[in-house]
Amino acid sequence: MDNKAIAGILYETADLLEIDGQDSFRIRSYRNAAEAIEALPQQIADLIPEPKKVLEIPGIGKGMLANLQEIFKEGRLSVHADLLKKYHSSMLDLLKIQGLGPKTIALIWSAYQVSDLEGVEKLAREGKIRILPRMGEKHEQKLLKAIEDYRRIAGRFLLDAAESQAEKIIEHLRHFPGVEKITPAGSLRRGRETVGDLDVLVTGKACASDAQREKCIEHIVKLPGLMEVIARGDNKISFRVRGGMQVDVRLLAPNSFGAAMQYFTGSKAHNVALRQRALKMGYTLSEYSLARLDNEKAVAGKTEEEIYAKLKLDYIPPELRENQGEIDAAEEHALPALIEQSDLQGDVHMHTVETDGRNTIEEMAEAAQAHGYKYMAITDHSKNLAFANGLDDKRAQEHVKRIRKANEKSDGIRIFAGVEVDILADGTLDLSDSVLEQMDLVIASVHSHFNQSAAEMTDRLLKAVENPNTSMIGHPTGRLLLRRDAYQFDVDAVLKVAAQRKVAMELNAYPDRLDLCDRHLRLAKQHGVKIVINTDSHHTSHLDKIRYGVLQARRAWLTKQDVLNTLPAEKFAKAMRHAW
Ligand code: DGT
Ligand code: CA
Ligand code: CA
Ligand code: ZN
Repeated sequence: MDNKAIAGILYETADLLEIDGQDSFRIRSYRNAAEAIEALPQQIADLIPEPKKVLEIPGIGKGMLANLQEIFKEGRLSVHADLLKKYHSSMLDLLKIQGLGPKTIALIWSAYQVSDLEGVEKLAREGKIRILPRMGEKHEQKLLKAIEDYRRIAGRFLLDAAESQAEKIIEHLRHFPGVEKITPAGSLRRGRETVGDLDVLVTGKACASDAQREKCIEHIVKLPGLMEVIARGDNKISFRVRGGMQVDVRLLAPNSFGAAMQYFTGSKAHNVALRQRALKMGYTLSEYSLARLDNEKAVAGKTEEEIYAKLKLDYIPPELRENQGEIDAAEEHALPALIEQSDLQGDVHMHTVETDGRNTIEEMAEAAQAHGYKYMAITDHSKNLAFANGLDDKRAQEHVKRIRKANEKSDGIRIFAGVEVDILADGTLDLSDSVLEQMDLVIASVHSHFNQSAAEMTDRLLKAVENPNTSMIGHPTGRLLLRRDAYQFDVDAVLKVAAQRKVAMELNAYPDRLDLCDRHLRLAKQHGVKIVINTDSHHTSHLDKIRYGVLQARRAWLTKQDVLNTLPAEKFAKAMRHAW
C-alpha cells in the first residue's frame, strides 16, 4: 500500500469517528497522521520495519504506529472496518454535501438509520429532516439544494483541465514505439462545457496484438501523476490522476479506429439514434465496425467519414452529436457551416493593469496581433467593481485617451476603446451616458446583487439592453461553472428586446463561464440576436481560451454569420452601434 492509500484510510477513519461522536482529540490524531504521511518524501512501507523512524515523523505517536503496523500486517485497520460496518461507506459521500456535517449525519442516522444520498434526499422531500432537533424547513430546503448541486457538479471538470490532462497523456505516449494516433474522444471531443471522465483512444502497431498492447499498457501505467489504476483489461485501462479525474484509455486496431472514434465520441443519445438508422438500412453499428446484418461483413470502420457516408449522411462534426436534429439535417444536406476559430477577426473583451488585468494596453495589443487578429478592444471595469479598482467617469475618459494613443501608434491591429460597465442593481449603468458615448463599444455586465428575484433581474437586464450605449451584454447569465449557478431571469424576454434593439449577447469563452451556454446561444440565434465571442482576458496568455468559446458556438449550430466579431473592423464598429 502506498502513502496515498494509507492516508486515505486514516482520513476516512477520522470522518467516521466524527460521525460516531468520538472526542475531537482522537479524531485530530488520525487527520494529523494522514497529513504527515501524505507529505512524506519516502514510502511509509519502507519505514515500518524500523518503528523508531516512524515515530520520528511529527504527528505519529505510539498509538498511530500500532495502527500502521496493523494495516501492513492485516491489510486493514480494525477501527476503520468496524466503523464502516456500523455505518456504511455511503456516509463518506454524505460528508461531501455542503451543510451536511458529521453531527447532522449522525443525527439523521440515529433517527432513521439512513446513510446514503438517495435516502437523505427522500427524507428531505418527505419533510422528515425539518422535524429533527436543531433543524427546520429552511435547513431542509438548503439541504435539498446542496444535494442537487453535488449531483450536478461532483466529479466533473472544466474543459481546459480535461484538455491539459489529455495533452499530458498524448505527450507521454507520443514517442512510444508503434503508437501512431492518440485522440481524445467522449465529451471532450464534443466540446461539452464540463467533462466527466476523459476518454482517450490510441491506435497503431502498438495496439495490434495482445503482447504489444500489454507492453503499451505497461508504459501508460508510468504516466506521471497517475494515482490509482481502477481497471485493467487487455485493450483498456482506467485510472485516476492527481486531482481526481478518471481517464479511460483504449487501445485499438487501426482498421476499427474510425468505428471506435465514432462510438466513444458519443454522445450516447446520438449513438443510439445512429444505430437505429443503421438497423433500418440493414447494418449493425458497433465500436468495431459498421457491418451488414445478413452476412456480418464489415463495410466501414477505418474512418468516421466512411461510416457516416455509408449511412447516407453528411459528416457530422463532433460538437453536433447530441441527437438534437443533426441526423435529419445530415440526411438532408442541411447541416450548418459551423463557425471556425480562423473566422474570428478580433477579441473585444479584455482588461489591463488599469483595473484588474495583468498587462498593459500595448502588451495586450501585441498579443492579440500575434494571435492574428485585425482588431481588439480594451474594456476595463467600472467603479462599482471596487476590488478590481474599477474606473470612475474621470479615469474612464483618461483611459480612453490612452487607448486612442496606443491605437495611433500600433501598426497592424486596430484597438477599440471600450469598457465593461457594471449594470447596477436598478438596471442603470455605472458610468455617465456622456462618458459611455465616447466609447467604440460598451459591454454591460452584472457583477453584483445576484440574488434578485427573476422579475427584478429581468427588468434590470432589460433596462441595460435599452440603454442606447449598450453594445452587448457581458457573460449574460453570470454563472460560474461548477461553482455558482446562473442568476434567474427571463432569458426569452431579454433576447426578444435585444433582437429589437440590436444589442448583442456575449459568449464569454473563459472555461469557467462559457456564458451564454450552448442551449441559450441556440435560442439567441432563433431570436435573431447576434453573438460576440470574447475571452475576457486578464493576461496575454488568456487570449488562447477563445477556442472554448468557439466550441460552444459550434455546439449551438452557429455559423460565421451569427457572430459579429467575424466582421471586418469597420463593419464590426457599426454593429457595436446597433447597425448590423
Ligand atoms: P462524460 O464523461 O460524462 O463527460 O460524457 P461522455 O460522453 O464522455 O460519456 P462516457 O465517458 O460515459 O462515454 C464515452 C462515450 O462512449 C459516450 O459519449 C458514448 C459512448 N458510450 C458509452 N456508453 C455507452 C452506451 O451504453 N451506449 C452507447 N451507444 N454508447 C455509449
Ligand atoms: Ca467521458
Ligand atoms: Ca468514459
Ligand atoms: Zn465581467
